[in-house]
Amino acid sequence: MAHDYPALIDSLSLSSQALRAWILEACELCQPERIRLCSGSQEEWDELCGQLVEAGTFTKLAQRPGSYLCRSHPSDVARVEDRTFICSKRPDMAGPTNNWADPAEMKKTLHEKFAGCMRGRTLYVIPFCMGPLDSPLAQVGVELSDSAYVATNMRIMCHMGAAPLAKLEAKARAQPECDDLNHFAGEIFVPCLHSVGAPLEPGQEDVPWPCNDEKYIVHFPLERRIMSFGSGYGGNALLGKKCLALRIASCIARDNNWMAEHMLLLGVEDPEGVKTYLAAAFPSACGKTNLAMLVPPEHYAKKGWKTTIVGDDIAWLWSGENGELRAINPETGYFGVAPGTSYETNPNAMESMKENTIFTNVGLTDEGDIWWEGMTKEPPAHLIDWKGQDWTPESEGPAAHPNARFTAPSAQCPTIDPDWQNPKGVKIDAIIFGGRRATTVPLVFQTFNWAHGVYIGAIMGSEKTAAAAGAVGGVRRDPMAMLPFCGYNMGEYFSHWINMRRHIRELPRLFHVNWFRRGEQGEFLWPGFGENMRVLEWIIQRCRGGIGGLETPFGWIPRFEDFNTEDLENFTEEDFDRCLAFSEDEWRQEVVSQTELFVRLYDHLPKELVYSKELLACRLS
Ligand code: SAT
Ligand code: MN
Repeated sequence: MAHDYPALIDSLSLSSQALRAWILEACELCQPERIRLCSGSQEEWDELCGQLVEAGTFTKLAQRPGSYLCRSHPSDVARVEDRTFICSKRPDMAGPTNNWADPAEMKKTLHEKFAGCMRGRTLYVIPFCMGPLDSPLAQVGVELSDSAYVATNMRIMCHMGAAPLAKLEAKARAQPECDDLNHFAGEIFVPCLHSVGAPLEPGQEDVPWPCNDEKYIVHFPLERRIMSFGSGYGGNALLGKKCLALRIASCIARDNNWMAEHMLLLGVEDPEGVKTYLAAAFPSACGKTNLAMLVPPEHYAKKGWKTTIVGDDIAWLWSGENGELRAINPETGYFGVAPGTSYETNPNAMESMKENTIFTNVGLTDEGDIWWEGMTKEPPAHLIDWKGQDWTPESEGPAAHPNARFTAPSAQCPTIDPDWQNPKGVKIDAIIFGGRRATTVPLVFQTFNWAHGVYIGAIMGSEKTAAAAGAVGGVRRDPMAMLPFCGYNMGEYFSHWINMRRHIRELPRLFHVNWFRRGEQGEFLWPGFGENMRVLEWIIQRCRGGIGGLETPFGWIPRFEDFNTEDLENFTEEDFDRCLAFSEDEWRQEVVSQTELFVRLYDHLPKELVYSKELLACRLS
């Protein structure tokens, strides 16, 4: 059946010619059955969730108001890095750590893939804004998607619907539209086209989670466009998150002297009421959400220490009016890993997901609630697992997929910071890099200066396997936790970090932490979780210039007498020494093993990093 797309689009009453032209082009290519403009209202959310229940995609959760369980296709459960492409003009612009593809050729390929891909489906027009609507850094996008799951998740994860659309239309009005409407579209918003890649032919019955075996997650940094095909899951499909707020934003940020980073934002208030904000980058599976939602130990709470969360995943940072570093969280929700999250490990996360939450690929209990590994000590005797099968503790696989997620509104976190939506952001005093290292790297150290700190951020990573006593395991480097999320050459990204020093007058201090150091028996040397507050206190004292430290070849470490161990049971000065110990031999191996990354990025590596590595080698010899 031929559709009168111009008439359908007219009925949406969009004032921007460019937006209409782009939607028309997408419709003619993808051939959707219906078009729906998302308003972001509660009624719309209820209606879409109802439709998803009917389709068998969602199950309403009896125990949590406004919440749903969703099961994805078992093959569509995580980001697909090998199918993620950066289509810059030349391969070296994407760099050796990204998959590059020629933009013209990729467009041709995608054109074929998208042709007719939305047949029988609804195309949702999802206007959205990453960042508080009136923030100077806010970025408006429009996602065209044939997935209602995407529309419902987007409403939690960012400003979505009428308000971002109004912002877009105001921007379009302020600029004279040019003849090339399609080109103009990219100037006023980030066009994001998404399809699950599963057209529905007449008479064909739909499945709960349509997707395609062939997936493409494609970024065009020059035009600031995103096209995603074949997956309905997380970062592959919610295009505002990793695709826009990190990969595309990293390019926009480089060109405009700000930074798009894979960082949590955390506020710490001392008993005097003085607040310090910290930004922190960790590789995956290092407890970023836990740190962002940290609960101070009793001893701290009693004295009046408080923590607040601004964000748990992404930070945009820029130089404020007085040359200080400011940050916003571009998101409005958490897309957190469920397994391992419990009232013990992260009570604030548990509180955040009591209502209005979408749970993807977790277990469903007989009482109509959710469950995953690590949520309670005792697993339920019976439940339905993430694949929809009966499950008991004796079953072979896990109840929840290891990458099962909760999508919860940020505002529901009990420790949400009062300034989390302040368009001016919060002032950042410290940036913390972290890794998962069984050996070599002490609990905490402060870097000597900005360039040295950038070098330490560049070499952060996790040990591939728990190292045997005495031996250093191979390290998977994940510079600034940005390896999968930088939209351009990683070497150039380091240069951008170095250059930012010239734009920030009040430089934050740069630190490195490692909660995962192990002893001879493989035991963790540091208790972690809430006790990490003690490390944060030392960091804050250092930022305020209140205390000294011990100089080592790689940075400043705390002295026992400056480090708060009050009420930390069974933790002696020897334990402290073991957490902070370092071996020059291990560090020499460390420096040698960094060479792999440096050689790989050599062409674009800033000299500051090369020299920082050399200086460290000198200090070790
Ligand atoms: O799926 S997401 O990219 O949003 C989450 C993650 O993998 O880090
Ligand atoms: Mn992340």
